[in-house]
Amino acid sequence: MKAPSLCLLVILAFCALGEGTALAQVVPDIPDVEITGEYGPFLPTLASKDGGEVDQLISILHWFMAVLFVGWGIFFVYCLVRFRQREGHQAKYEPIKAKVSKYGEIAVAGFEVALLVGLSMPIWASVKNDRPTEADNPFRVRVIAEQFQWNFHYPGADGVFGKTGAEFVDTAENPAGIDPNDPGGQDDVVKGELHIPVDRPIIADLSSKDVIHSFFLPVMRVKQDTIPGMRIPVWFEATMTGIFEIACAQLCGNNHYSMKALMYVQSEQEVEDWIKKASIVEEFDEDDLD
Ligand SMILES: [Cu+2]
Repeated sequence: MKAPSLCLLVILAFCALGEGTALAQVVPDIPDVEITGEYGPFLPTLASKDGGEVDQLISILHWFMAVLFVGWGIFFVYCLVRFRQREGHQAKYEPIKAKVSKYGEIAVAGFEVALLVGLSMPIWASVKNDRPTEADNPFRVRVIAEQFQWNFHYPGADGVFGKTGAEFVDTAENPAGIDPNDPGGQDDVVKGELHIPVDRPIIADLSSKDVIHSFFLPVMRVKQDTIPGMRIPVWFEATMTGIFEIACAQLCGNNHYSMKALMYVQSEQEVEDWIKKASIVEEFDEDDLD
């Protein structure tokens, strides 16, 4: 069998497998609300305190790439004209020893090293090492990824996360697997929406129930993989209120495209009220089932 037809066969087999399992998997129901901020061909609205540094880095890298692209493009066209086939000209096969290209390469390499060591590494270090301390009074939430939805676990009024275990997980009733006998978990809330306060550090502990996902908050310039068996913290601070999109940025299965959620950045009071309301509704639901 020829290579292209073999490839086609493999692709078709994967599509068939995907179709077969599509119905059994969860597709989140996202409310139809207006998303805050602007999304266009350039970077989306910036709504985080530390995101400006990331934007600056992205901007410098793109301008540098644009200069290289134009420079190499001009060089390419120059070569096409300069070395075209002409009467009375013979091709030579020895390499040309030109000083311009040599110094050009050295300059580009030097600039790249400066970008990496002088700019990227300090920004990465400041974003990744300066974890908010208890004195900063961070708002804590756990993010549990699964095919194909985001679950957000809030500790409730007592500020204590209930014990969790895989044996307690029930996708519909108890997606975070909270131990029903743990007093710390009685007022915990698990929802498919992220509600966070504005102007306060957020620490989100990420985990996954199945495969590798990626927690992506475009307006916060936060993107972190969620790895099964690990709890990975990310932190950020929102600077404006609004409703923003959360996406999964890691191809995690056939319904990956639908793995979205909404992030509500609100005042401290609004978040508190929402959590209180959500915990009352959950208690009511439990009574209703009895
Ligand atoms: Cu995913």
